[in-house]
Amino acid sequence: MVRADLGPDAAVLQTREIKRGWLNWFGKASQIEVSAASGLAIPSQLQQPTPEHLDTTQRPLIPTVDGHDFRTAFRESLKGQGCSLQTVVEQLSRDSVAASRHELPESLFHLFTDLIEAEVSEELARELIEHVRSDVSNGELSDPLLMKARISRLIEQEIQVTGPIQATAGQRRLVALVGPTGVGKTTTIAKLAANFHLREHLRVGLITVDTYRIAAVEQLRTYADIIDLPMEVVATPKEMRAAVQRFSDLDLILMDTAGRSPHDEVKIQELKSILAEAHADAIHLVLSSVSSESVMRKTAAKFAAVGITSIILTKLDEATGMAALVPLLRSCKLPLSYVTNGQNVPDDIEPADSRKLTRLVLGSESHA
Ligand SMILES: Nc1nc2c(ncn2[C@@H]2O[C@H](COP(=O)(O)OP(=O)(O)O)[C@@H](O)[C@H]2O)c(=O)[nH]1
Ligand SMILES: [Mg+2]
Repeated sequence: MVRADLGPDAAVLQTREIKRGWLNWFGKASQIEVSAASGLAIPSQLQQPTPEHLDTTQRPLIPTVDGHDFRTAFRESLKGQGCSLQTVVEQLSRDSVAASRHELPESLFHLFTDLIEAEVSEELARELIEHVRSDVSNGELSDPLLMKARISRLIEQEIQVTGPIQATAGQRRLVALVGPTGVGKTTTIAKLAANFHLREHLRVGLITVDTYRIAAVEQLRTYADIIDLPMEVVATPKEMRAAVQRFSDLDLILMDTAGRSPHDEVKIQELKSILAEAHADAIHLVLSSVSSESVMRKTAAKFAAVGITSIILTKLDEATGMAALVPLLRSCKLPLSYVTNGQNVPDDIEPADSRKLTRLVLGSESHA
């Protein structure tokens, strides 16, 4: 089929199986991705093989060109050729990178290109590959599945999760959600409230500290009415104290907050003093997975002042990749509590699962 499409000199570079379905993790539906190319004319820009007498430990693990890695070096060559990085790397690994092949076993080289393809940063990809290489025996290096499993385990260990909110009848728990406007706080509160009230039959109350926009208060009130839950609107620490008092016999109080601009220090402090009055058991920072890594990091840094205990990642259904997750979690050192993957209340939410998220990070799982 490839030759029919691309002509007689076409070559299959790689095939791999892609499992589909965010909710259907163990689903049977799968697709085969075939990387193929014809007539690739990429000049060899790689450095000469390192002379044998040099200490092998000093050689670069990943091929470099003038001190830059191949990705930078070939970005230019890629332009206008309409071929993927994967294709180029595969081609390189065939002919001109014989030198690096001596150093990096094929299984790891393929894994490295897979990581880059999944948009894992070069830095992290290198780190993972180095870690795995330093950790396995020569025999194991020839087993690509084993190498892949090791990489997965390394990533999995970085994704700490809390499990679902521990709410039980008779033990009042107060959980607040904070975060920028539009990330999905109110929708997530509605999902949590509906699940705990309608499915677990707990007595749930809602408090909103959203005093900015009347529409935002109304949005939560609509959910409160539909799910049939009591709701309080508070604007000051004093009102917060009174509201929490009135809800003292409930099992779970979920608190929605106005989207505070993370650039507004005063608003963050205001939020902090209102939340302090509530004595929340947990404060979840809600981040949209559609945001860039740097936006997520900055947001987490700003909201750290209010005393965040975990992160909820929303809109996984709209995200194109989750490569930013590991750097984000490393920088803010917080566990994940929930992920949400759609607009449907109450279904599109689940407790964060490190294995599933690892598959998203590695790009071996689609969530569309
Ligand atoms: N695709 C998608 N949209 C979501 C998700 N969660 C929330 N939204 C949408 O994001 C928009 C903003 O949500 P909202 O709860 O009002 O955000 P808030 O300002 O943080 O309270 C709404 O249109 C929601 O339906 C999700 O998991 N996936
Ligand atoms: Mg809201």
